[in-house]
Amino acid sequence: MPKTILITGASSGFGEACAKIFAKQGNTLILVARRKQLLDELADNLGKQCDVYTAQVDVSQPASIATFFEQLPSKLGPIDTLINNAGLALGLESADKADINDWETMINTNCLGLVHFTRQVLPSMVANNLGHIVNIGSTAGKWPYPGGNVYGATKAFVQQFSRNLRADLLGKNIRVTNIDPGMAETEFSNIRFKGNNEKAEQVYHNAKPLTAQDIAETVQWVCNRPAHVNINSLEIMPVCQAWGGWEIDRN
Ligand code: NDP
Ligand code: 8X3
Repeated sequence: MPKTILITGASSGFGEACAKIFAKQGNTLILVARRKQLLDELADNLGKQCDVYTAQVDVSQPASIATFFEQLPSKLGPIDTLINNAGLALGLESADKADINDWETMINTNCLGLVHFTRQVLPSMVANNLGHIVNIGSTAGKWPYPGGNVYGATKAFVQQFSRNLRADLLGKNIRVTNIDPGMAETEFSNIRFKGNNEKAEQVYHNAKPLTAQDIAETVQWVCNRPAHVNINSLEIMPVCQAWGGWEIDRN
């Protein structure tokens, strides 16, 4: 049955790929991001398959999220599925050199934005006793790496928030899923390295990373499980990625 699906960060990468895949099923899509023009171009392309509503929202700004929900046309109906995908990494410097403003932006986008969207949709999901929240975490939230400092910590927050939501929602037909992708080629590294394409390309050099389509197919699979099945958490890496061993400084 078609659903109303709200996707944050739908202007590129995973969010855009999710919009395309869910449009094929004839769902009603609500797409948000800061780059409204990209959302509208996407909506033009998907408009033949399904109803699409777009809005410019800065998820790092609670006031922007509140305005969005106030202005959301009621005819779109209750939100059945929230895909909390908007997020970013900024910088790869060690903690003593990292820009504190980058840290704040990551916390405000990846954590604050995600909890505000969740808090906004939950009352109607609880009232309808139906819903699904899919949070996009990261392998960086489970496995440390140099320079991952605050980015990884924001994604660890996403993972534990997802688990705690399940605890709060026990007894309701509301599903919560945390998905932790590893290296995937999207705009992610261009954003992390602030437009330095050379550095961004190095991340994927001679490797075969995940694609946005890989993640969108996973999100779709999770959402299409029977209603009594909750996928709590999924970790996905490309075959070319794995963990290093412990590092020991012997000096
Ligand atoms: P992209 O940079 O391609 O997409 C990020 C999306 O988030 C864009 O649509 C962007 O839209 C949106 N976004 C960022 N900041 C804001 C904001 N303040 N307000 C609204 N929207 C915002 O990267 P990915 O698709 O790769 O990333 C999607 C999610 O997946 C992120 O949470 C990321 O941390 C996570 N992830 C990515 C991995 C990777 O290797 N690519 C691996 C693991 C997790 P706009 O700029 O228009 O606002
Ligand atoms: C993105 C994956 O390893 O670049 O979340 O942090 S990583």
